Amino acid sequence: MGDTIRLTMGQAVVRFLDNQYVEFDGEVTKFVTGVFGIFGHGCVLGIGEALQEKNHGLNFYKGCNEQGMAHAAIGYAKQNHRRKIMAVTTSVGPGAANMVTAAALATTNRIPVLLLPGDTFACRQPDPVLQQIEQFDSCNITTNDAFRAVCRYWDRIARPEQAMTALLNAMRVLTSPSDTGAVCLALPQDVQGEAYDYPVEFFEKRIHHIERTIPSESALERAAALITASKKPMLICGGGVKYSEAGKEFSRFANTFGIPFGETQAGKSSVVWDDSMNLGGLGVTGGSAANKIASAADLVISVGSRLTDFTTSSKWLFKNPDMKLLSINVCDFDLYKMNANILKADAKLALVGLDKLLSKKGYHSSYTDEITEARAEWEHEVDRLYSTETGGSGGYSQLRALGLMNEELLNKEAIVVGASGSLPGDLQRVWRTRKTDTYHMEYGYSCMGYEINAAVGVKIARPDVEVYALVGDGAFVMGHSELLTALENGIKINVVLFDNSSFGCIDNLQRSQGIPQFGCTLAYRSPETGRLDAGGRIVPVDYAKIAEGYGCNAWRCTDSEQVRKAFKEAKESDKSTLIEIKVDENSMTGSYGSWWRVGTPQVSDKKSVTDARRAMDREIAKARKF
Ligand SMILES: Cc1ncc(C[n+]2csc(CCOP(=O)(O)OP(=O)(O)O)c2C)c(N)n1
Repeated sequence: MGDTIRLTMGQAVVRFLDNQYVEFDGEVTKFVTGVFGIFGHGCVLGIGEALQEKNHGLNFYKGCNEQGMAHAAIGYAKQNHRRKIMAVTTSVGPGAANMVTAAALATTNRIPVLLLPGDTFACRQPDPVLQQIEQFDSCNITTNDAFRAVCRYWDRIARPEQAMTALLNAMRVLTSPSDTGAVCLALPQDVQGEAYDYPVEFFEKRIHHIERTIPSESALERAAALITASKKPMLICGGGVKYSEAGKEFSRFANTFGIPFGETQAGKSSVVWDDSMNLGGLGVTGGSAANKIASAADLVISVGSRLTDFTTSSKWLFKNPDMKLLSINVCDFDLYKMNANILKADAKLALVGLDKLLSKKGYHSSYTDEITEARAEWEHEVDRLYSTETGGSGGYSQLRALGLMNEELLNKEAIVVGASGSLPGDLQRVWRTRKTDTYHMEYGYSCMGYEINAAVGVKIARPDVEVYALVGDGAFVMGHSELLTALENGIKINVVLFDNSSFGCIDNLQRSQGIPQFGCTLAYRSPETGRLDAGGRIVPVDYAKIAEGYGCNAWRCTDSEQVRKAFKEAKESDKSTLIEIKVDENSMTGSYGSWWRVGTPQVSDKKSVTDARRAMDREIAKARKF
């Protein structure tokens, strides 16, 4: 038996995390770099005491809301391509429950985050402890069981020595390119403070090797045969391209063989916008170029995509009856989607392998002018959207503001962060990425409240560039707690708040399906009808003043000149800023050759609704079934 060291479980967790490293392509980096936490009785004495010690290299950040700080940790890991992560610790009960949404977000988007919620007493002696639920049918169920549904790995450390297997399993999942997501280790508050003689070896520096999945020769041959048989193939640039750091190889592949590509939200900015094969956004929130080429493609080559409804237009987009799908992915679950032909491999290795085979065969796609024409037509449309000052109702256009930011006001290295509302759609369509890794969109869970909180994590990951969280008024109100954490820590982020006084995109969806405006506008309840119908007086909110109240520099803008001035001054600010832009509720982009399956009612008193349902059914009939 080797040497042992007597530590509390809390101290063991901290010591272990401090010694975890990853190696990717020969580069070794510290994996867990910090911990976000909100202390309560369920964690301040155990893990809190261990963090307070100065014998470790983990940066501690006090959060303001558990969901918010977990979003910051997720933003940090996503911007670091999953090679650096943060842990997040909370108390028992409400503190833990607040974090469940963030766990789901991380798992959906395949982003590693280590959640360390406190848990009620394992010994059960003082039960019920403050904030304990007490499930009548099992004393073994606590708030933390809610994490089981939304995490990739879940464990409860009921004895201090269990921490060893739990932590190793946590690392297995957190460092996996295919199976990563949220990991929850529930830490009962008594066990956190209990001591055990841990083997010293357990805390030695451990390097987890993140391996690229190597494609088999036969799988490469099969894939190459599919491509050579194709005249009009199209690539999908998914998040896997980003995490594989395969942007260069992806672009080279596309250009060598004349295969155009559409971008997903997660893949966008792996390759810059003006790459000659880049058709821009694909699917529901895509543009005309990618959607047009997709509808005729005879082979769709998905690289690292989850093939969500937004990417495939609810399986409706690819209309060529002879279309075949080739899926390149490291994740078996994704590979089996849509009856794809499978190439299980890391994106970079797959593209390099295919490049060799296709070059040998002298392959080139059969497109003539379609790609340049589709691109030119789409860029013309983006220019039009960028230069139109007003929206459908005569107010300042959201797209004009985005255009100014994109073309004139932001440095090309600046990172934009978003997640929900109309902005992800607008950004996927019109945002021209001039540098790689400058587009950070959470559109797997599309969680309102991610934007600002995640931007704090993004800025910790990239202190050298300006970070802009783009957020609607609804999402701002939903969650921006870590703006205060940013101020507290001297982390500068810029919030750009587009105020249309409504849940704009949902209001749009409602109206598009024949339902009159209802419950989506930030308006006073009508004194006449007692309802939240259309036409109510807008509730005026001064968001800039709210931000100033926290200590930010803030501006309110209603036109391009004010927007220009605000961004210029915000750049010069050394503390976090908020730029509130009043925008026309009808100034977001529409649809460009796409469709989205939604749950329109089959029966209704309103003909407009049943008509919309009939139209929906006509399109459902055209969509693939699996
Ligand atoms: C946490 C969460 N709750 C609800 C939703 C559903 N939802 C999607 S977008 C949206 C409205 C967003 O409004 P706002 O942030 O003002 O953006 P806008 O659409 O007006 O641009 C809602 C309620 C969501 N995505 N996330």
